[in-house]
Amino acid sequence: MSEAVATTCPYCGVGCGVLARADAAGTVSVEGDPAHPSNLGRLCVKGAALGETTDLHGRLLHPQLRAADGSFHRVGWDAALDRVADGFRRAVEQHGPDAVAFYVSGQLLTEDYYVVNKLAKGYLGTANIDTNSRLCMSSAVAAHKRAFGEDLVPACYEDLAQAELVVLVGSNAAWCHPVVFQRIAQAKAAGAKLVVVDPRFTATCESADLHLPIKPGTDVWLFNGLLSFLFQHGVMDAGFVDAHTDGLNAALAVASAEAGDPATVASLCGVQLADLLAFYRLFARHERVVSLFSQGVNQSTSGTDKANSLINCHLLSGRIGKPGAGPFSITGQPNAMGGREVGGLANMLAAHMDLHEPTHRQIVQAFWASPRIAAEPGLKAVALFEAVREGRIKALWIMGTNPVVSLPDADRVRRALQGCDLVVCSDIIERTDTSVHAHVRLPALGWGEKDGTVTSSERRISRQRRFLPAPGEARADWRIVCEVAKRLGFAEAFDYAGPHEIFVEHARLTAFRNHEPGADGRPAARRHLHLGGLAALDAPGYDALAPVQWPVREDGSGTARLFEDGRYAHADGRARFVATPGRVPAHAPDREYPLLLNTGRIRDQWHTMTRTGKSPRLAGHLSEPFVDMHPHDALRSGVREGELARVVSRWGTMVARVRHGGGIQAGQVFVPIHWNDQFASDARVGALVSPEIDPVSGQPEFKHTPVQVEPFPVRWHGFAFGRRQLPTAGLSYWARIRGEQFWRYEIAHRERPGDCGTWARAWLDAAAAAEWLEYEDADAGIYRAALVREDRLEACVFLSPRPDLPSRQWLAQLFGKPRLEEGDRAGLLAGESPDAGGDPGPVVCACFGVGRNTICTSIREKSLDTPAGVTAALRAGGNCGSCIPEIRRLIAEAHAGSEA
Ligand SMILES: Nc1nc2c(c(=O)[nH]1)N[C@H]1C(S)=C(S)[C@@H](COP(=O)(O)OP(=O)(O)OC[C@H]3O[C@@H](n4cnc5c(=O)[nH]c(N)nc54)[C@H](O)[C@@H]3O)O[C@H]1N2
Ligand SMILES: Nc1nc2c(c(=O)[nH]1)N[C@H]1C(S)=C(S)[C@@H](COP(=O)(O)OP(=O)(O)OC[C@H]3O[C@@H](n4cnc5c(=O)[nH]c(N)nc54)[C@H](O)[C@@H]3O)O[C@H]1N2
Ligand code: SF4
Ligand SMILES: [Mo]
Repeated sequence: MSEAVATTCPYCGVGCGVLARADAAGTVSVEGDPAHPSNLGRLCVKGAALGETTDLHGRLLHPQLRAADGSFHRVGWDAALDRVADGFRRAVEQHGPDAVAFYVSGQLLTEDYYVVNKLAKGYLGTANIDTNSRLCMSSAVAAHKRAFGEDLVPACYEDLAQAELVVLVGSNAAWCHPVVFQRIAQAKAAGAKLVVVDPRFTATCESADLHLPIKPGTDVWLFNGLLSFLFQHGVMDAGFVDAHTDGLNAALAVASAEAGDPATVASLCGVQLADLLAFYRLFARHERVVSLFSQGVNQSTSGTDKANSLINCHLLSGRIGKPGAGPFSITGQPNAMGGREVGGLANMLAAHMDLHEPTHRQIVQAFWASPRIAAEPGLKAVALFEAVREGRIKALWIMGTNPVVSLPDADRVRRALQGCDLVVCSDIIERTDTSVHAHVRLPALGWGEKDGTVTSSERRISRQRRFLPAPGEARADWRIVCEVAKRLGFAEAFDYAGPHEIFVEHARLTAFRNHEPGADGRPAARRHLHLGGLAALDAPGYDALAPVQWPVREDGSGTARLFEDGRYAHADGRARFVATPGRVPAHAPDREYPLLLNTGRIRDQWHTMTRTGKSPRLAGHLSEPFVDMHPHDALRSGVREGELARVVSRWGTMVARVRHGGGIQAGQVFVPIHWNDQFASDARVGALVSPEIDPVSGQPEFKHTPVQVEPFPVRWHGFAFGRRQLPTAGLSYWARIRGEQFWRYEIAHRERPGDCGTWARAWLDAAAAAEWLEYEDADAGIYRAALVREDRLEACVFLSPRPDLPSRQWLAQLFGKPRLEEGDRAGLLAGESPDAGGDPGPVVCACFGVGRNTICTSIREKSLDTPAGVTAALRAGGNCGSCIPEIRRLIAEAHAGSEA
């Protein structure tokens, strides 16, 4: 094993430090970095499984061009880069700079992001560069700018430890920001209260003192009501409001007109009055309140207003800029914050400057000494793809994001790409739902292979460091961009020796003419984002850079909390209350589409699964696309738990398995965002999502689409395991799941094969030499077969007219056995362990691979009544802690069962 390299996790915005090692064979092991202030050694299960995702299976290792017949062939870098540069040059020459566009990602490193933004805005002269952060953080960005004058996150993680009350709004932190959630759990153990505002009862709610299951989309009323309540009850920091804010009266007038009375608010939000008042009183009573918000706030047609209505309450009570207090927008992606620093959004310039500010444009252009600077804000994500579809954009370069899965109205996005003259895709994976439509595929270096920086939710800049060799011909994203820039004639401005030089240029720009008075003498160019203390870093200093929170002072020290001096970034130094009238979401359910579709994340997958989909450990928890719904709605829709259903909206359709128990209220359904054409037959939920956007931020309303659920009729269900991948063509339904030494397929089909044996042998590619075990009950319609080669299980398939198939967990274990024993053979066709208790059940604790049956048995037999007891007995829950809410529920269920 090599020396451990200290780097940063490439998943969520918590920004955990990771110590990573690779051995000579490329096997990677990781552990949490105890010295990193974001996580102090902890990792969640996704971080802990990083070593299972760095293999080269499915990687894009060479540039590729698409031929007329849709096939891809390998080309050299020069040919690929020339094709990109020629295409972009031609489009600009013939149609002007706004005929080209970039769609980039909060998963790029700051250095990658900086150069592509510089190329678009300063050299090509277009602001048509937007990013998946538009889908993620843009409402928070817009709210920060309205309230504070700049996109600034006031609080830090340490504030969670010091808070007396933590309010989570539209955040399933137990699953999505697990290591931050552990801090909240610690604060709770020390006496803090936790309130969760979410229409669903999520894993996060398991730990809450109070859950407010508000009607989707009604957050603005909830916080307008809180503002009125605080004002009416004298919970106002008048000194702070007078000295440091502006606009209270207008905000209060709107709030009290529509939400001045808690009973009205309770009915608008669909919650019990007593619960609402309990929340308002908790907020009123505690000085140290952190309100952490995420996609339940941002991804809404009133996302910006939701965030401002919440910030208003912190401003009124003066609970901001103090230890343990503040509104806290938690970032989704590892570098959502870094992308915002370098101005990756279509309406921003670099270093927190604004495109619409002439002084800012002049500062940035002067610093870059660039030939031009984009004069108008560019197209935001949804509009950008619409412009592609309409043919206004002729050349599009997509980097580090998978829009055919993740944008709303995703089938329309796919059609847009199909009609575009030139689509360039930089990715680490060869085949994604997006890259199949590219004309040029460019292989990027991935996590562990590349070097640079990311910024976490609390403004902490951390290094991602390389510990693996570059595979194939893959290159760093920044380098690819610079190569194209050179071919476009901008060699001098894009001549960087490495990420260090780019980072220093970015740091210098943050300090350049900062705090300078504008034309009217007011500090028009004052920005809080200031990395002056990092502007003189040399290469070794950059390599050794310790995690630091911006603003970074000249002596290199960082800043944990903003606004402690009460000075905001508006020209007059004051924060703004924003009047936020409540607004209903764009589309309401109706007779045709009676249910409301909410979409989001599950614990163990990351976005479109290109990386987490490789990990057997992460596949165990929830392994198929599903639609979570209330039993009454299932009944009404004619579907049953465990069966397949089609979910239909005005925009598109998908197929998923019906599930209960996800804490969903009647009238709503929840579908995870992760599955796509690479992992399932028809499970891109983006195809269904309405493309409606927030009018201020342009962020789509991902959590509020009317849908209908209907049966997906099939004649048989089945599953199969294979040591090799199996073909899926012709199956009505399939989902592919990565296992320890196999691929698993869940399948279903409209027609039963005439002769199951012939069909199964062909599908599993059973060679004559192998041993073929078979069982058929033709009357019951049950068929099972297994292929054994040299005493090792090679593949097996189970078919039934019903989805009541045997346990996959026990069968999966057989793939780990070098030789099948007699008992295994007997059990194989029964699909059951011959000895009772041999089936661990579905995975609950992914870190230690502990299944539900094992946990339930232990709870029963050892009379365990706390998660800590389960951890002591089985280790389950003892590592990342993400499964503790589930263990708690199993304990509660066991006890409820024994009382009954
Ligand atoms: N495991 C995992 N973790 C991740 C990711 C991942 O893919 N997988 N992705 C990362 C990224 S990029 C992001 S942006 C974050 C997202 O992190 P979160 O925002 O926590 O995750 P989501 O599941 O998108 O949505 C959060 C919650 O909003 C609720 N919600 C829906 N509508 C409303 C509403 O009207 N009001 C309120 N108050 N709540 C509502 C949903 O029910 C859901 O539980 O997660 C990050 N972490
Ligand atoms: N319905 C619905 N849709 C949503 C959301 C929702 O809640 N509901 N959430 C939205 C949000 S918040 C987000 S953040 C988006 C995320 O959606 P996407 O950004 O589309 O999802 P990812 O799978 O993270 O895509 C990242 C891509 O970059 C590739 N990649 C990984 N590392 C590198 C690298 O170093 N360089 C390059 N060039 N490529 C790399 C990966 O293989 C992958 O193809 O989804 C959005 N879409
Ligand atoms: S909480 Fe998990 S996914 Fe997020 S940065 Fe930490 S280890 Fe990575
Ligand atoms: Mo996100």
